[in-house]
Amino acid sequence: MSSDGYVSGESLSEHLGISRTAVWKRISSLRNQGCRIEASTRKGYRMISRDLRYGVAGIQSLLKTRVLGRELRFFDSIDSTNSFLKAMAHEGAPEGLVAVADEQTGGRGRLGRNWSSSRGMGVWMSVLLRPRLHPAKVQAITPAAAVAVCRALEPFLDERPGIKWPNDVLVDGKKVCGILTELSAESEMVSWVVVGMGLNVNQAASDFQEDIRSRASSVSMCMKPGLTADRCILAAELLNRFEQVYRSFLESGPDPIIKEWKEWSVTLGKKVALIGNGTETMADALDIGEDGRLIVRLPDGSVKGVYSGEISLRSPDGGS
Ligand code: BT5
Repeated sequence: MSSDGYVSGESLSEHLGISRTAVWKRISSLRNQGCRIEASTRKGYRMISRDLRYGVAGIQSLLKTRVLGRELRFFDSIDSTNSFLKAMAHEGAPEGLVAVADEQTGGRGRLGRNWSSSRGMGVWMSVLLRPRLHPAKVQAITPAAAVAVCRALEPFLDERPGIKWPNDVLVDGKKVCGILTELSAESEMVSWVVVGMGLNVNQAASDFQEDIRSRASSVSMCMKPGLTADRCILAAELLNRFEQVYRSFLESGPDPIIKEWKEWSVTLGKKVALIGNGTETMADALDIGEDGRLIVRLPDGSVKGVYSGEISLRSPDGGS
C-alpha cells in the first residue's frame, strides 16, 4: 500500500490470485454494498469508508427507539437533510421522521454558515420532532441533542467528548459534531422542530478543507484502538440516545438535561470571546440557563445571559 492509502489493481490481483477483471468486479460489488472506494488510473484503489450497508435497513436494524427513525428516508445525495425535513414538516410529516444522507451538497451550519458534508465521510442526519410545548420551552432541545451525542460517542472514543456552548461536540478540543436546530411555532405552541446533527466519522485530517483542518476531527481519528467506525452503528446510537434524552425532557423538563450538559461542558469556567455586531468582548463563562442561554461575567463585572443566535464564541484555544 502506498503512503496515501492506494493499492494498485495489479497488486490486489496478485495478492488475491484473481484476474484484474475479477478485482474490478469485487470493487464494484463492495461499492454497491455501501463501501466508498476511490479509483485512480495511475494509483489504483483507496478505501475511504468501509461501513457496509449504510442505508435504511442497516440503521433501522440497530434502533432501540419507539418513535425516532421508525420512518427513515435515506439519500445518496441531497442539498440538506434539515431543509428536506422542514419541507416535510410543512406537509404534515409525523414526529420521529428521520432523514439521512451519504452526502449533502448544501449542508448548513448556524447563522448562514456552511457544513462540509462530503460523501461517505459522516452521519448527516436530521430528526423531526413535534413537542406539544410553548415555543419558550423548547430551547433545551439543542442541549438535549448535544448530551445525546456525547452519550452515544463516549463508548467509542479514547477521550471523553465535551460540549462547547451552544452546540459543538468536541474531542480533544476539535469539533467532531455540530447541531443545527430549526423550528416553527404558532404564538402558543410549537408546530415542529428539526434537529440536524453532522457527525464527522471517516475523515483523516487531510480530508478536511484547510480552513477548518486545525479545528475539526472525526470519530475515526479519535477512536479507541481496535474499534472501527461504522456509520450504521453511530447513526442508530445517536437516535437511541436522543430519544432517551428527549423523552426525559418531555417528562421531567429541562433541569436534568441542563445538569448533564454542565457535566459534559468544556466552556463553563473558561474565558471566552463573545463575537457579535463586529465587536469582540472577553468574558467569563459562568453557567447555562434552562433556556440554553450562556451566563457570562463581563469585564465591568456585570453578569448577563447571551443567546446563541446573538453571538459566536471563541475559546482561547480557537474554534468557531
Ligand atoms: C453547526 O453550525 O455546527 C451545525 C452543523 C449541522 C450540520 C447538520 S448535518 C445534517 C443537517 N443538515 C444540514 O444542512 N445541517 C445539519 P455552526 O456552529 O455554525 O458551525 C459551522 C462552522 O463549523 C463552519 O463555519 C466551519 O467553520 C465549521 N465546519 C464546517 N464543516 C465542518 C465539519 N464537517 N466539521 C467540523 N467543522 C466544520
